[in-house]
Amino acid sequence: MPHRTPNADTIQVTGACPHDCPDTCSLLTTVENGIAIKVQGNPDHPHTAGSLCTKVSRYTERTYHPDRILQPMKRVGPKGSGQFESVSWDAALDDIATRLKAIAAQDPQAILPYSYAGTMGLVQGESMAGRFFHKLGASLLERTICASAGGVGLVHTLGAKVGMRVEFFAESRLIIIWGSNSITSNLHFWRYANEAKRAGAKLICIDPRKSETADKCHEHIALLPGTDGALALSLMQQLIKHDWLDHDYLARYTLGWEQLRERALEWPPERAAAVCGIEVAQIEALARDYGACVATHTEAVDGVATSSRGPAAIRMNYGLQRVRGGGNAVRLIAMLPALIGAWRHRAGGVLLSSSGAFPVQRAELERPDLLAGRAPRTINMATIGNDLLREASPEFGPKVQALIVYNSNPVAIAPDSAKVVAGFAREDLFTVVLEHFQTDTADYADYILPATTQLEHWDVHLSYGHTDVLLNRPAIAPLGQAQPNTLIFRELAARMGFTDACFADTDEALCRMAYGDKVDFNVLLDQGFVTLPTSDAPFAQGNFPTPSGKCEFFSQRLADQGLDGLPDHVPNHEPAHSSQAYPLAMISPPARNFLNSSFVNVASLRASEGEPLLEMHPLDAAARQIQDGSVVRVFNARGEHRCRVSLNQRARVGVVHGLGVWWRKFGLDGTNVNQLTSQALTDLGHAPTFYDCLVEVQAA
Ligand SMILES: Nc1nc2c(c(=O)[nH]1)N[C@H]1C(S)=C(S)[C@@H](COP(=O)(O)OP(=O)(O)OC[C@H]3O[C@@H](n4cnc5c(=O)[nH]c(N)nc54)[C@H](O)[C@@H]3O)O[C@H]1N2
Ligand SMILES: Nc1nc2c(c(=O)[nH]1)N[C@H]1C(S)=C(S)[C@@H](COP(=O)(O)OP(=O)(O)OC[C@H]3O[C@@H](n4cnc5c(=O)[nH]c(N)nc54)[C@H](O)[C@@H]3O)O[C@H]1N2
Ligand SMILES: [Mo]
Repeated sequence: MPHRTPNADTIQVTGACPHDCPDTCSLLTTVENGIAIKVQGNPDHPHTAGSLCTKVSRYTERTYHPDRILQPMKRVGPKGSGQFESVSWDAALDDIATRLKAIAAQDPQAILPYSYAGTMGLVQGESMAGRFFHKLGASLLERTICASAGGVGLVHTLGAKVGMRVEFFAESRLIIIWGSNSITSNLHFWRYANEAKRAGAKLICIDPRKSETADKCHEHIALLPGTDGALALSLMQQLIKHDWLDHDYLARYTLGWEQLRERALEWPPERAAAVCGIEVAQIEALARDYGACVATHTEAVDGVATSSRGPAAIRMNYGLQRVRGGGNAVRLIAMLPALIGAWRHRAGGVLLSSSGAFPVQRAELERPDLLAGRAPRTINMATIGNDLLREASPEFGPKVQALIVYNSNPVAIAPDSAKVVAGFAREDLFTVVLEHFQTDTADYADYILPATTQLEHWDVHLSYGHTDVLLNRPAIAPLGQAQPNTLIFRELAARMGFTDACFADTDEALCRMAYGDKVDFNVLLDQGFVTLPTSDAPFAQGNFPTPSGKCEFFSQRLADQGLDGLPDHVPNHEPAHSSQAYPLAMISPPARNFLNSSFVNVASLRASEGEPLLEMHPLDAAARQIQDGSVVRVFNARGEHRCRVSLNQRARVGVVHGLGVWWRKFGLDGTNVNQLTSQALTDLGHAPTFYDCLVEVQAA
């Protein structure tokens, strides 16, 4: 409910943070005379606990930004020049519908939607948009840009994107933070980890970068990028060698232990240490810590097993799966809790994503039935660089002639920018971008359509870091002529002549539809969030949502696809030390004050980040006569990016970090780190390999 406060003109409205982040915070927006004056964390929501990250606490600065696009804009200059003039909604929508009809009359698959999680809202995401593109028969988009390697890995191991409940990390005795800079990208998890730390838990961070989170952990293992699978296998080898195993759990609740055991025994610490670029002693110590948590009470009941040290929990994040072997690495790490029986306790196990716990009625929202038997081709968003440049062919189908982008900024965030830019620059490509701002992508649009922000529209959310459903109510009226994505697709549908009743659903109706009767909408209206009734220790007695009901070390489903049913270490496409020309491995993890490429244009946040930086170890710099703070050329066969270098101990020797994701137009030379990244894909899930990228660096 909008809460009345003593001043009659001031109300507080509950909402949900829409950003692509595991925390999905509950927001409280204070509105005075129709203007949002403050956005705070909702103190009544347990995970948010009244606090927001710096970015979202500046939400009003983003919403009322002088650069907001507030009317439809039509391109007037050459493609990519960023020159536009304002036009009326009717003129823009009529022209867009005419263009799309002409293309669809030939082959609707020449039209491609491109979207991701600019908003994670289920309604402003793929509800009305999904209906529109399904009815049209447009190409389908495979949404792989972030999490599909790890997601597929989890599904083939635990059975779904599920895991520990985040709040129980507070009770863990050992927390391994694996491939995650939680303080940057999962702040509200960090609160629970910190609680455990204060209660005496040991925290270990596994990350090539000495991140802000690594600074606060007791141990840091700075392995080379893309070597996590080798480390996990060696950890298993040590658990086996010392018999730090929960044999009862293995026998009852896992599948393929004998085969996995054999494979793990091929990985003594000496072998893994060489692959990972770390010390043998670090692997042995990690195994001792993890092995000390082996569950000893084999007859334990749901949630109350005890063990020698206490429960061990692993917080993985998607950082570790942006390499060729990302899917296999996630599988291996997700298996570890089963070896020591960590799942017997609610504070033990692993969490990568909780999104699979949400009973979202996707078919009702997105209406794939509107395809009416057609089976359009699928284009992978990770290879948009190549695919926009492909000619028509029997394998590919028609050349892409129209692109409709919403909730995403592909020119900045997709890999191999030179190709992406060349594709977007095609004069014969008709591009429509629904946006808040004139991003790098919007620069290439034929039309930019002004979209509302989370403060201006309805939505309903899931989370991939906790298990609460959140509702977002509009706090203010849309600014200028901005409209929700839903309304824009509704209007386009009408102009295309789509008369199905579903195109008339209101946003509030879509919010109700998202969970149907699975979630009490009145409670959502009343308090803004509802906690799902998931069990505390979901796998204490097996019950994995896999076909076998067990934790699948061996996956028959993968074997049936002609893949290895057992996980293995899969080396990078571009392993460290494998090239003389490009001897440095580059990763490009998130900057703390940005969210992917969102917020880069918010002046106060950009000021905190300064400018695009490359972190480098002083020894690597000395070998190249590079001075701290100087401008460097970072390059490989795909391209070159100039930025300033920061010499510090966050980087290990041989690895550099280009913190992302900057807008190209704010860079020194109009590029960002994705000028260097490749379109090669991961082992599972067809995902991009942003952190599997060799470069060389020179003083500019
Ligand atoms: N402030 C902020 N928060 C964010 C985001 C953001 O851009 N900014 N992005 C959001 C998004 S889209 C997502 S998907 C989530 C999760 O996004 P993630 O990308 O997982 O975010 P982080 O946890 O910050 O970063 C991952 C960590 O993995 C490390 N890493 C890189 N390569 C490897 C490797 O090969 N092995 C291991 N072990 N570690 C590696 C990086 O150094 C980094 O510290 O966070 C979300 N939260
Ligand atoms: N080098 C490198 N590249 C990366 C990554 C990396 O770590 N390194 N991370 C990758 C990851 S994990 C991800 S998830 C992707 C993220 O890539 P994207 O999903 O493209 O995310 P953003 O860059 O934040 O861009 C989202 C855009 O959506 C817009 N938007 C927000 N809300 C709405 C709305 O309601 N309506 C409309 N129409 N628009 C809206 C915002 O203004 C913003 O410009 O980037 C990937 N790219
Ligand atoms: Mo992501």
